[in-house]
Amino acid sequence: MDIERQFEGYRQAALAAIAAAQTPQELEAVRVEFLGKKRGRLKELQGLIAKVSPEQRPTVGKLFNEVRTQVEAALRRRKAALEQPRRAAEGIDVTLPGRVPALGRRHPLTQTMDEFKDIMGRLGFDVAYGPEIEDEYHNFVALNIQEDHPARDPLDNFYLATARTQTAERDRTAVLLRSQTSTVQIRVMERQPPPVRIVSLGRVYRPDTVDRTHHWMFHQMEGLMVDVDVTMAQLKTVLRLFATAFLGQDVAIRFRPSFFPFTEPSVEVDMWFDGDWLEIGGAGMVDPNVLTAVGYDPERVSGFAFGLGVERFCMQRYGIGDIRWFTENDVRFLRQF
Ligand code: FA5
Repeated sequence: MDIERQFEGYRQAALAAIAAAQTPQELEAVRVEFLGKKRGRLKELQGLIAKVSPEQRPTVGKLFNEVRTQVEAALRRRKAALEQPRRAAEGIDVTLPGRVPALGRRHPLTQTMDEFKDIMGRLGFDVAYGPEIEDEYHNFVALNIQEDHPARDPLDNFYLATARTQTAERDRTAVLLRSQTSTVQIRVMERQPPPVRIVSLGRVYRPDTVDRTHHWMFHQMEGLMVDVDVTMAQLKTVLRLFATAFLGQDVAIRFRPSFFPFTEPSVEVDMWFDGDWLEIGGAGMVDPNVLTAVGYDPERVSGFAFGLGVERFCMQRYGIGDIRWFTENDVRFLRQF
């Protein structure tokens, strides 16, 4: 039947045009052409139905409806398909290379302190923590630093202007940014009976003049070992093993007589590294007065303690020329570690 061929021709042409439309605008043009109510090609086909014989009319009418439904459905599907990806891709060009996230890294001093903890952990030392805001008792009194000792001078410490420091109670209750990690020695010994074997790492604060090797905020690693018969020879061995493990070569340790109120005898610790003696910290045997202050029996136990400057080690290892670079937050510097 001629009319059936015309329907089929229309159907194929419409489906092909729908599939070929690449934008909603093109698809709309196809819709107008094939399904438009006024002058569309469907309208023409509908006109043909009137011309067939009344017997054929129901069959032709049914065929017409099938073709129309099929073309309309194809149009809807194509419309959805053309709109869908456009919505998802709005503002996103999926062909662009991905943005590499700017990955941070741990600060060189944090890396150094983590490594210190690892090394000392292998030597049997646990890690202890203490507050950066300290009271005078833990920063001075329990460490045998007397009232008139110059180390307590307000000009040499960062005392905090709390309400309590204005009162007569000041001496007992004044607080300051700790000037040394030795405060943690006291806090640990107050908490637990001997034996003790700890390190404590963290920030300390002193109003020192800033230069290439000094800062008003720096880091120390405190070490404390208290047990029966702890000796100075053990102290030297621990320090040598530690320095060798960190710097990766056999370093020598030298003790020079010194004075700290909380150790007796006291020493400055030097390390032979790269053809030079470098001062790395202070150390000594824990003063019996300190052991007594925390309730230990100095007749029964003895101990050694040391406090090392973390920056000095880190600078030595990486050849860092100025301590200020650690706190300038210049990523060109930080990225190198
Ligand atoms: C002390 O702080 C003692 N608490 C060490 C100690 C602990 C002695 C236990 C005995 C027993 P000293 O003030 O010397 O000691 O400081 C120790 C180290 O900290 C120094 O050798 C140095 O490496 C570092 N240091 C001191 N002041 C600064 C500063 N302003 N900037 C950077 N590092 C510093």
